[in-house]
This record gives sequence, C-alpha cells and structure tokens, in this order.
Amino acid sequence: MARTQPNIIVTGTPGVGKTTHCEMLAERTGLRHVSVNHIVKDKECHEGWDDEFGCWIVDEDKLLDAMEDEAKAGGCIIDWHACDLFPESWIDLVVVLRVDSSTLYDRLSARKYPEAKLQENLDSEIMQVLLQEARDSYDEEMVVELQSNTSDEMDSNVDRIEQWLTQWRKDNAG
Ligand code: DAT
Repeated sequence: MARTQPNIIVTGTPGVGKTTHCEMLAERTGLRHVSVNHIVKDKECHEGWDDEFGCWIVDEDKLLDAMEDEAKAGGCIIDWHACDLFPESWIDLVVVLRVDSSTLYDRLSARKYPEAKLQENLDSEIMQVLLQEARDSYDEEMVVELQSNTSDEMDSNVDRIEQWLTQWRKDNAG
C-alpha cells in the first residue's frame, strides 16, 4: 500500500547536526522524529557495547524488525549515522548533512569523544563516507547533500526539506 506521508532519512557523521535538524523538521512538519539510537537502546537491537568506539554493536535484522511497522506507516524522519541498511522501498528522501572538519572537531571535542572515536569520525567526514554510502544505496535523485556549519545553513536546509515535503504531498495526494 502506498504511504500517505513520506519517510526521510537524515544522515551524516556524528556531530553534523542530524538531531537538531530532525527536531526542527518534526516541529515544523508534524512528521515524527525517529531516533535510531533510541530504538537500538530501548528495544535492545544490539549485541553489546563497543568500548573502544563508545557505541552499540547494532543487530541490523532486529533493528529493521523493530522499525518496520512505523516505516510502512510513513511520516518518519529517520535520524542515524548510517543509511545503507534500510530497504530502498521504505525511503523517499535521503538528506546527507556535511560539515567542515574544524567545526566537526569542535563539536565532537565538546562531547568529550574518546580520541579513537573522534579521529575515526573526522576521517569519515573528510572521506565523505556517508555521502558515498547514500549514493551507493539509493537512487541518485533521492539523495541531497546539505551543508550544516551554521544556523543560517540549518534554517535554509529545513526550508528546503519542507518545500520538498509540500511537493511530495501534492504529487501523492488522492
Ligand atoms: P548529530 O545528531 O548529527 O550527532 P547534533 O544535532 O547533536 O548532531 O549537533 C551537534 C552539535 O552541533 C549540537 O550542539 C548542535 C550543533 N549544531 C548542529 N548543526 C548545527 C548548525 N548547522 N549550526 C550550528 N550549530 C549546529
């Protein structure tokens, strides 16, 4: 059955501004902010905690099962630092947020990330790992890359996604 509301992924390296964007978007659009981190933790979709990198070791099958009903209903803004595990049929738009490395360094240092985790994330942003993952996993027209260094950029990103949503609703009405 066709969705009456789209599903949007907001992805990017930790610290690019996913949560901040998703919260603002949810407030403006009425779509739901779906924090994959919370689902992994609350529904125990993991095989334990990775001490070196300070993150959960995710059980992807369990995670997809936990998200399936909500994704099929539509109207999700999915907030996560990966995007290649979701079936393409679930997703209507993939937003990849990007940030300059000096800004990312400041944001991750403020979070007191362990050195290995900080370095891995900086490298990942410089190598545009998430952008590549999105382009490899989804149709070219579904993937948009947006800069997230300043609050002006964030405002214009949210405006742009809202415009996309208005158009999607028109195209899929009836
Ligand atoms: P993520 O969810 O990708 O890990 P976040 O939304 O928690 O990132 O943002 C990390 C920090 O950076 C937080 O203090 C808010 C700030 N921030 C994010 N995007 C920003 C932007 N475009 N302009 C200014 N600050 C931003």
